[in-house]
Formats: sequence, C-alpha cells, structure tokens
Amino acid sequence: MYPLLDKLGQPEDLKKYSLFELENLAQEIRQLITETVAKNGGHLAPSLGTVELTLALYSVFKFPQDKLIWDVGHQAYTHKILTGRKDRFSTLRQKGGITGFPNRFESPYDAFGVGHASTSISAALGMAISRDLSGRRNKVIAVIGDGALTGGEAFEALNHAGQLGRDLIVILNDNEMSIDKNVGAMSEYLSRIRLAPQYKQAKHDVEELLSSIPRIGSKVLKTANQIKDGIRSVLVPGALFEEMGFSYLGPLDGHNISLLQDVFNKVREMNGLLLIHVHTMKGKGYAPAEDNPGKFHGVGKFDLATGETAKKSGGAPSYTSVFSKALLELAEKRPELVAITAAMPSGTGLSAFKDEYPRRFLDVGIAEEHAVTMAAGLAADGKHPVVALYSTFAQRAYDQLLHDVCLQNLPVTLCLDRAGLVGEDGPTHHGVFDLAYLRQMPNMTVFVPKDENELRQMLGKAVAMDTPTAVRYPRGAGLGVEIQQEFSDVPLGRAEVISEEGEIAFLAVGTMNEVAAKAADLLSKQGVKAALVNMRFVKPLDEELLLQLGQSKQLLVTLEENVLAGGFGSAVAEFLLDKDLAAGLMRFGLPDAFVEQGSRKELLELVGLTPEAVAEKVLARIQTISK
Ligand SMILES: Cc1ncc(C[n+]2csc(CCOP(=O)(O)OP(=O)(O)O)c2C)c(N)n1
Repeated sequence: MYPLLDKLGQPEDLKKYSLFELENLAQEIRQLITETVAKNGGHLAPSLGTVELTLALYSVFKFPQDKLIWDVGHQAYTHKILTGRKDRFSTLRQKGGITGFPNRFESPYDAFGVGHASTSISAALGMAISRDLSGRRNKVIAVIGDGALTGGEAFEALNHAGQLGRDLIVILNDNEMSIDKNVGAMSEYLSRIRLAPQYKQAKHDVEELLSSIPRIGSKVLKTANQIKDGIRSVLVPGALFEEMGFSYLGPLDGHNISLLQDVFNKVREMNGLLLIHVHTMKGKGYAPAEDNPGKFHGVGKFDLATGETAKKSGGAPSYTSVFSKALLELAEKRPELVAITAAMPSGTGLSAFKDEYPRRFLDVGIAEEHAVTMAAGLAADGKHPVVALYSTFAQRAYDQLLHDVCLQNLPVTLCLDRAGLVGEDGPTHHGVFDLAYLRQMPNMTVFVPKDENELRQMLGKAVAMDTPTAVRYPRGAGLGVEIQQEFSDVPLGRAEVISEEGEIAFLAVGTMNEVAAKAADLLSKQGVKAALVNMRFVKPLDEELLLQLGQSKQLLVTLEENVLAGGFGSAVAEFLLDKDLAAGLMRFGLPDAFVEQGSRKELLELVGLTPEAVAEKVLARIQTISK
C-alpha cells in the first residue's frame, strides 16, 4: 500500500531519495494521514499543508542533532511518520498511542512539547543560546504558522531574537488561515507580500536565481547576507522582519520540494538570523479539506470518500451551541454586551454573534492575554465584554484576569468552553486547572453549570452582574434537558439541594453531578443513603449550606472534573477546617499528574471519576467510619 514509506528506515535515508521519489512519498504520506484521521479524528488540514515542507527539511538537515520545533504541533504528522512512528501511526490520538502533538517523551526528534500556540520561536531561541553556550554548531529551526504568529509570545521572541542575532532559522508557514480565516495587521502584511505584483515577479525570479546557484560543495555561502545580497536586486519584501534583524527569504512555494531543498541547502551553510516565508495550502491534496480547511482543521471521524463527518448520536445540543444562542438573545437586550474570541469564532460558538453584531464582535487572533486586558479596557469604559475561550488557553491570561480584571473589579464575563477532560487532544488541551486558578482571585464569581439549561441561566446571571465572572462548561453535547427560554435568576452563591436525606452528602460541580447521582443510586442499593447537592458555584461557596451539612452529616464527598490541588474540594476542606466542623471529607477529582489522551470515557475510568469507582471508595470509607 505504501511502497516508499514501507522502505523508509531512518529519516537520514531521505537524503538519498530523488526528487521523483520524494514527490511520490509525499502522496503516500498524504494518503496515510488522511486515512488515519478519517478513523481517529485529528488535525488533518494543517498536517496536509506541511508534507513537502517536512520532507524538504528532513532531506537537508540532520535531525535530531539539528533541532526542529513546531509551533502548536498540529501540523507535524509527517514529522511523526518520518521519525519512526509510521507503524504505530494508526494509534494516533488514542489511549496509549501516538500523541497528536510533538512530545519529548515520545521521540528524540520531538525537540519540544507543544499544543498551545506561539511558543516555537521562544523555545528555539533558548536552544540556540544553549547550543552557543555549549560550543555546538547544530541548526535550530522553528516552524510557525501565520496564525500562531498573531500570538504575543511570538512577537516577544522575535523582538529578543532580533537583538541577540543568534544563528536561528524561523520558517513562517503561511497558509492565510488560523483555524478560521487569519486576522490582524500582520496577516494583512503577509498578504501584501504574497499578492503584490512585484513580489509575484520577485518570487519567480528568486526561484530562478536559487536554482541557478550551484548546490553546496562547489560554492559555500557563509552568511545570510550573502544569499540575500544575491537576491536583493530582485526581491525587497519582508522589510518588517529585516528591520527587526532577520534576513528575510520568500515568499516561497511551500509545496515545491526542490525549491525548498535548494533554499535549505544554502541556508544550512550560513549563520545568522533568518526568516523563511513559505506559502502553503491548508488541506492540500484532499479536496474536502482544501474546500473547507476550517472544518478539517481539527476534525472527528469522517467518511474518506465524501468528507462527511459522523453524525452525532442523540439530539442534545452542544454546550457551545447553547452558549452561542443564549448570548445572541442576551445581546439583543443588552447593548453593552461585546463578544471577544482569540482566533476561535467557530470553536467557541461566536460565529453567529459575529454575523449578527459585527461591530460588537472582536477576534484578536491567538492572543488570550490581550483579549482579557482589552476586555478590561472595554469594561472600564462601560461595556460588558464576554470573553469566550477554551479553558486550557485561558491559562495564558492568568495575570490579565487577576491584575487587570479582578483587581479593578470590572464586569468581564469569561466563558470557558472545553473545561474538564477533553479526550484525544490530551494533556495540552485538558481544561482541568481553571477552578483552582479562578477561585484564588478576589472579586471573581465562578459558575459551574450541571447541564446546558443551567449554562444558559448562569450566562444570563453573569452578564447582569457588574463584577468579574467566569462560567465553565464541558466539551460536547449537553444532557438533553429542557431549556427554559425565560432567563430566570440564579441566586448568587446558592447551591441546589437535590435530595437531603442521608448520613453522607455528595457535593458536586458541573459534569460530576451526573456521576454523583449515579453513585448515590449504587450506594442506596448497598443500604447507604446519600444527599445530593449541585453546588453550582465554586466561588462564592454556599457557606450556609456547608455549615449545616458539615454539622449534620458524617461524611461530605466532593466531586469535580478539575485538579484536586486547590480546586473545589480544597475549598470545602478549607471551610470545614476553618469552621472546625466535624464531618469527614472525601474529595474526588484529578490527581497531581498530567492526564494522558484517550476517549473521555477511558480517561474518566483512568482517574476514577465513574459512579462505580466513586461508590466503591465511599462505601469502603463508610465501613471504616462505622467500625
Ligand atoms: C494559546 C492557544 N490558543 C488557541 C489555540 C487553538 N489553535 C490551535 S491551532 C490554531 C490556529 C493556528 O494557525 P496557524 O499557526 O496558522 O497554523 P495552521 O493551522 O494554519 O497550519 C489555533 C487558534 C492554541 N493551540 N493555543
């Protein structure tokens, strides 16, 4: 099926492949990636766009001595396939299988672990500095997308790298897309470079010029300036990067292996700070992904022949869509509402808002820190911003939330989607720290809805408050509960007592309410009655209720889909201790370890957050108490 791939041994062997073989290999790799992602889901379009780029890199540079650092790492499937992971590629993103992103624990070729955007240049610069301190001579190469280049950290690194002037190559993989269409002045600048007629001509000329320069060996170019000087007469783009201390090369066709090889062969012999701008097509080679790169950016299982994604079973709407609809309705009533996304209008459900209220919608690029401080600015001037982020990416904006929003007690609502265990994207993407970092922040209110209707009601409450608020909810479909159209008041800091009777009480937040209810059922079959409480708020806690339960129950059992360290259970523990209450406490949540990838079901089993595991442990504990 894959004659060339099957023959491939070490990545070094690629250096012996002819151009014809490499081009055929590219087709085989595309097929393997597409077939695998159709079965397992994954980041298809980004990885299809970098097949030739990766082959060209491996056919010229000497990895892992040279260091290759991918930004985000969602485009690195070819890199994985070429570096000894072809045979296990069918396990991509599955429990115990190949991870979806470069991972230092998986391969020496994965120079740096990634998942969150805009880190590559910083990490590469660190490696270049370390190399120089050790007196080594290897190359360090960061590959960053035009989307990831919108992130502040990438600019911080360019700024510092430009000053240091180390030997470092930054490859800008420009496909004009972030997940959705890319945004920002930098993106527009890159378009101008690509589209201006003189640059088109220059691109042609640079390709001719490079192919006329003899390959390494007969003429060795020593510095970036030498190659640039040769090109300068025909090409003047990238002035911005030049001014920042980079030698700029490009734009180059990122699917032309021979051109890329020529350029890489030359720059391998040079020293200095170089930015190579390649233009690629997201989804290249698979028509449905070329036509709809946003959908195939990160995709679930799909039909290879048609590109149709598997229909979701059950009719419950997703949390994201309930959020999306509720926000639109609230925006109609509240002109002060402004919605902000960091490069994820579709993922966070803000696309409808963008269409309906374009002037009140802001996509800041992959810039979570800026999103939050800008929201604080809007709030300081009388607006009520709703910042919709994935929980894991909000980690970026910790200080902005603390220092700019909470310290000034500003009415910003943070909507944290994909909170909890997200499944196959693994530890870089699980949103399991937010309850811990949010509950430390003075002035903050933390809402945790147990179902999609509660999400709607809590959002209504949050945007009506004039203080900082956060609502965190999971990935995927809701529970299928009835959705109340009227926004009803959610009393601040008040839990919902579902049942009162019993020697013990389950105190659950969010998704764990379902687990608690089922665990209580299992326990009742063993003759143990448990009260059930949906806590709804991690901050402020329902202290009145906790006081009463802490006095009346033998054992309180907290459940959360968040790290135990500093999370909801910690808050209850602190309360019991501070009030000197007699009740015992058991906490269920995530351990002090990064949770691997796998289906959500597998992961919940792994960490013991199933009704069966909870009931068993609680029963064992009760038996020790009653002895
Ligand atoms: C800090 C952070 N925010 C958001 C994301 C979600 N995300 C993953 S890839 C991506 C777009 C990246 O665009 P680009 O770098 O151009 O790569 P492409 O997918 O186009 O190849 C985004 C927004 C992330 N990984 N990290």
